[in-house]
Amino acid sequence: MAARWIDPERIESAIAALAGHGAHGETGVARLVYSPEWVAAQDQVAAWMAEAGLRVERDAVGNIWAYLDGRDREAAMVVTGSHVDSQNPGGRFDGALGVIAGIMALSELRERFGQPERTLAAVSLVEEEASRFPTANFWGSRAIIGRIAAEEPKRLRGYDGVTMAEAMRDAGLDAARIPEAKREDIGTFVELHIEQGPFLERENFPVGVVEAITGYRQYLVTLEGAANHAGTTPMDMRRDPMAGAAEIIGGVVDTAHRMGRPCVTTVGRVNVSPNERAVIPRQVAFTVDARSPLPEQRETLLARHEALIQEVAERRDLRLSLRVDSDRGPVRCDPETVAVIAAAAEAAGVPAMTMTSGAVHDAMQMAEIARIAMIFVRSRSGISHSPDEFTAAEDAAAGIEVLARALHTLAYRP
Ligand code: HGY
Ligand code: MN
Ligand code: MN
Repeated sequence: MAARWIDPERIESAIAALAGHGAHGETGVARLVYSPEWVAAQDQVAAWMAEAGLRVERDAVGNIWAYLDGRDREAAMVVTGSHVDSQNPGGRFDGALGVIAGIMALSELRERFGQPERTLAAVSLVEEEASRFPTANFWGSRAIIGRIAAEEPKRLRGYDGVTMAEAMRDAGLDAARIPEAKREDIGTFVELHIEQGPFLERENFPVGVVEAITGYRQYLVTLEGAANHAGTTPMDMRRDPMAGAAEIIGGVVDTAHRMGRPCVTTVGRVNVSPNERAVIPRQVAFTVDARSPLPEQRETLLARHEALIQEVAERRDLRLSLRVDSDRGPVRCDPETVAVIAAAAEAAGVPAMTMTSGAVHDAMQMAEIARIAMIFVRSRSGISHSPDEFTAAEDAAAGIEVLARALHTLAYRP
């Protein structure tokens, strides 16, 4: 096999350098949007972009753009990139690999082929994970498509008590200017990302070509009952939100399990108040994250979850607040761009399988304004959203070469 376009060792050292900003333990990263670590990571990214000979620009929300200007300035751009924030804590590769991949692919294309016909851009998006602000999801890509509501920056409050507007100010940005980040010049968006699941490893492929991205809905369920003494209150005289939460949590997880693949439901965050051994809690709040790439299955799953939540709250005489924090139907990738990626994999001699993404991605937002597609790279043991996340540099190099070859097809042909 011919050598890869990108040296795996370079990828490894870039991943390690970026992971130094917000390092969490040996292999984890906690890099929350607009934090000092995040600012340092974006500065590092901007420096790499400039070193690669690209024209660098920061937009009003904090996304960083690197351009390889095309001959035809009227033509819509071909863009690649991903997000630079992480889960709290997450791993080194989620988002970061796609940002590094974009810069390396454009740098390689510039050296091999010079100026493209259409402008190519690599973007480092500010935020995807909602790990600092519960409903911020896709902050950077939403700004690009013009889907951040005017009042959101002041309304959104992070787990640390800081509003989005304040966090942006801390990072040197003015939330009032977010509308300036909106763009209408993107024709195609290709995101490279780690798979974050077990399928490529199980099927023995280094790379995946994504055909569709799952749909999801995220709820915050708040159940309120009556706080009381754990020893003196008979079981039949309680309004116990913990008992209700337990029933709902068990129920929604079981529903997804019984409905079978590909639907999934997760309860990942629970807040109990008060949180005491000898007190029946007054309030229990928890998240429900439910997903399926099949539109009908997603609707059935959500309807069952909502019916169960209502029924349990009513039967147990609990006050219910059911808030939808994020909601998006499944998104299909653009078939022509998918075919370009599949052909690029073949040309690179990279075995690739077509697949569906169970994770949500910035590409879903970009689908509102552009043709989208995604390239996945194998994850070790399918682990992600964890410091144990790992992708071999050789697999990353294969994925980045596929990306670069696909971008070449999309941006250099007249
Ligand atoms: O939750 C997701 O799928 C994304 O990785 N944040
Ligand atoms: Mn991601
Ligand atoms: Mn993620």
